[in-house]
Amino acid sequence: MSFDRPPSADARPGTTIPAEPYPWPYDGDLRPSNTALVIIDMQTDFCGAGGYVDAMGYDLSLTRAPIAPIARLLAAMRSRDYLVVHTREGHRPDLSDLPENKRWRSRRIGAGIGDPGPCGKILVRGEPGWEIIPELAPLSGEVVIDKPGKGAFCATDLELVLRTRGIRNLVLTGITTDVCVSTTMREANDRGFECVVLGDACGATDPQNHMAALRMVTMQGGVFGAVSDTDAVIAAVTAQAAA
Ligand code: C5J
Repeated sequence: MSFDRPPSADARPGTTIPAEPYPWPYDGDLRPSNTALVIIDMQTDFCGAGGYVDAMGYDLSLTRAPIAPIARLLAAMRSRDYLVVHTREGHRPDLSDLPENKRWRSRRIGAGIGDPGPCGKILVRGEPGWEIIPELAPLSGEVVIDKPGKGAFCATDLELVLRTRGIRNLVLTGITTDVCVSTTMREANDRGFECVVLGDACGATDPQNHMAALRMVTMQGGVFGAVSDTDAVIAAVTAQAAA
């Protein structure tokens, strides 16, 4: 199964996007007032030199791959007044919200959360490594969710922000596909949000995990939502604006 280019199936341009296993959103109701772009954890710690992922020895090109697709999508959705939500994984400087299970396991592989590194304390709020990379920096007024966990709904006000704005469709992007993107998509699905994850706008530290995380979404008729790509969403929001 390839997620490079999903089949067009019976998608209706301007209202639904080609996706697997069904055109998304299922009812064609895609509007700036009900749809948000969610960009997960595009921080130096996950895709920059000297950050957390680099310290663990993973190939940074894998987590940097989605930067350009997200930048294009961000420009397209920002300019059409879609809600943009950025998330940052990180802990309070006193580490009072860092559970011991996260700490001891990260220390096993030499990248202890809260420990000093080339980009400051790993995954700690306010440190250089915790910042969102400049290419995808939030604009003033955009929603930024600081999350202490992998899922963006855990111990945050994300659900309240989305409900207050009338959002029910989420376009999910960011890193990593198999950890924070996947966890957030599952949390959102259980809360009743219609989700699509964009394969080329996500990345993981292991390509097979990336593909597996996408494939899992499509099981059981779309158990967590649907999978599509950046070009499909840009085409839809462009057509929607022209309609
Ligand atoms: C991880 C994330 N992998 N953003 N965080 O620890 O996926």
